[in-house]
Amino acid sequence: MTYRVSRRFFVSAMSVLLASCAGDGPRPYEQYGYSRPQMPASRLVVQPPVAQYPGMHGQPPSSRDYSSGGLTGTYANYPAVRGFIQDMVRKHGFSESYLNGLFSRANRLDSVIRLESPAPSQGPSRPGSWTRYRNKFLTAQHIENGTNFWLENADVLRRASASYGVDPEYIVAIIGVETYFGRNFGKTNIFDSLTTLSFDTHRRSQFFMSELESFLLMAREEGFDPREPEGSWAGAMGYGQFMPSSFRRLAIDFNRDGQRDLWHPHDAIGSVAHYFSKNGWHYNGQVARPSNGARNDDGVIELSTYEGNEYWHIFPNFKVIKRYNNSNKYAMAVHQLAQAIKQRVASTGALMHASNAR
Ligand SMILES: [Ca+2]
Repeated sequence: MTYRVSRRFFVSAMSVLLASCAGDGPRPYEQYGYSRPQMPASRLVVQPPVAQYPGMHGQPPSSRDYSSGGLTGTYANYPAVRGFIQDMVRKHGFSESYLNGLFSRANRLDSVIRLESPAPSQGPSRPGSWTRYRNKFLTAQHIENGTNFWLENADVLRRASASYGVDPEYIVAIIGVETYFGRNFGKTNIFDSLTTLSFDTHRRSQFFMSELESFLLMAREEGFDPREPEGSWAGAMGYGQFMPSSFRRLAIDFNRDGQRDLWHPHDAIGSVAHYFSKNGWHYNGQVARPSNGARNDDGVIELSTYEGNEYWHIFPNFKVIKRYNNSNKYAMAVHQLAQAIKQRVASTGALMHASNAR
């Protein structure tokens, strides 16, 4: 039921957004100066999703044989797991025997516990942390793959940009930094990772328990088996690495095939744009520009390079990127990758000829 309500909500929200863009004025992307380059028709064929939504054609989870009279397995003696199951039964009407069976199959992941444990302090941070971070994402391969991702999904990016008022290069760059344009979704079982983080770690266990709750609701609403999805060790999924709570609030069925599928690039593009829009993105607004180093200014950040610190004026859009990941280095990497890919797309013919020649 909840699923139907939320689906209806998103469909009607989409209709409003699309309708509001149907006026005579220029669409946001048309102010952009971006024109699609000439390229062979085969380059325009949209690739099938790298991975289909887990269980999208499978049995609904309620029919999976997970029912069990009691909790067994690794978590049999965890009172907190029993309490969580009781809460899910009371708050959301889950079947207790279904959850008993599901959690009886949960695996504790030691690798996840290690990753969540704070690293021992290494004293003052070494200079160059921004340079090292930047070098991971501002590579020639990232720029070329980002350009190809843009061109392969140009129509969908244009529609998402127009619908949500978000500059396309930032949608592309987020997907690049998060998953290298869908090449790295993560291989950790999400149910196991969220269970481990909720009941075997302490630092952020409340947050992860809330995400586990969202994840089980998401599985029920979307009709997949919660044992199936894989993603990051911390529970993030798909091209845009959405956490389950973000998925439930902000994911969009942007290709309108009836499934919100973050493993499909088109739904991911719409969902990332929707996320930015909901967090206050200003279309064509400034993000950051170099500063001469007024350190006491709230609007200036410093980033450490081997040659000393860089200072940057930041604008509200920079903070919108940080809502995705609360790190100055992350937001600056997204910004610079976005600008680099945009430049390359704008100059493209050469790139496409070079690609085709190989
Ligand atoms: Ca879809």
